[in-house]
Amino acid sequence: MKSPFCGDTVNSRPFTLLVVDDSQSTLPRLARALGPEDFALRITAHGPEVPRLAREVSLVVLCPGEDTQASVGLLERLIPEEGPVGPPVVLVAPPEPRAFWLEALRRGAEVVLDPWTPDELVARVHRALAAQARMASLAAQVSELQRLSSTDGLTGLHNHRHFQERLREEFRRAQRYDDSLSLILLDLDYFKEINDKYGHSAGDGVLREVAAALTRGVRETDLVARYGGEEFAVLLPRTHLTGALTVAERVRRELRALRLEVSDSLQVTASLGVSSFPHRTVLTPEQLLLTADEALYQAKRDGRDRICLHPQLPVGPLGT
Ligand code: GH3
Ligand code: MG
Repeated sequence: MKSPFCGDTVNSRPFTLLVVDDSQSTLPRLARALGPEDFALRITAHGPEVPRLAREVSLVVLCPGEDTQASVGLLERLIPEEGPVGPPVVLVAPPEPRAFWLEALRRGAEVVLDPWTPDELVARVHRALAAQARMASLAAQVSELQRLSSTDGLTGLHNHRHFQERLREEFRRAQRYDDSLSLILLDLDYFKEINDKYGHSAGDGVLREVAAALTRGVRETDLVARYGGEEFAVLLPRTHLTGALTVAERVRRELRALRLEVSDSLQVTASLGVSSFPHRTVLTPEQLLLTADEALYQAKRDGRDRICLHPQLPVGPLGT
């Protein structure tokens, strides 16, 4: 039977509870028990739309319908064993059949058995909401920790650890889909002199400005990371060597043209090493890194402010 209140929202109170109940006799009791607690109640009968409605509320109060099998199906959808976690469920059920409410308990629902009292129901609802709030707060903390553990504190770029993970992931993807992947390693030239002349915190500022310029200079799908002190890595998925060279040259020019806060007359330059997959000597992510590193050191040896690509083919000096 369809409830005459189906889909009704009583008002906009802080927690909205979806009450799923086919029986007109228990509904007024539930409403009387929960109403004074300042919950907004949405009331609906059993039906295929319940899981969708559940996604819009803080908690579901579920009273099993006459069709036990359908109720078990609904429970499975509301509290799946795997996948995204929905709102908590408080089951208000008769003691028989036991299998139903035992299954709900096993899946993590709060269970209130007939005959129930309003204070017990309210306590169960509060308990479920508190547990949900703790879970949400923990999930937020975990996600913030994940962000912090993959971010470089000074520049806000991805850090070395995150870069290493993504390098391996992107390499696997490129291998599997027969795609290209390029890497630019970039090291600032004579950076020690900037620290010595303007101080370490001015040096930090320059690193931040360089990081911002790098981020501006590449696509959103590329990954910019701080590889070490004044060394940066740019990973370019689905990019051939020629494309990577174009990016490297643009980045090199942009860094050169950067007007730094610390001094208008200060110019920062960088040496860049470029390597690409596929290549006969690049069969692993480590080899991509190693060959880009070799190219970078070749650029340093050749005089800095230039790009070298693997296998040691200097394309610079690339002038002004
Ligand atoms: P090269 O052209 O050969 O790369 O010379 P360089 O001076 O850039 O390289 P070197 O390896 O001699 O020095 C790197 C400098 O980078 C020294 C170090 O203090 C500085 N550096 C590394 N990390 C940071 C940082 O987080 N902040 C600041 N301000 N400086 C840093
Ligand atoms: Mg350097």
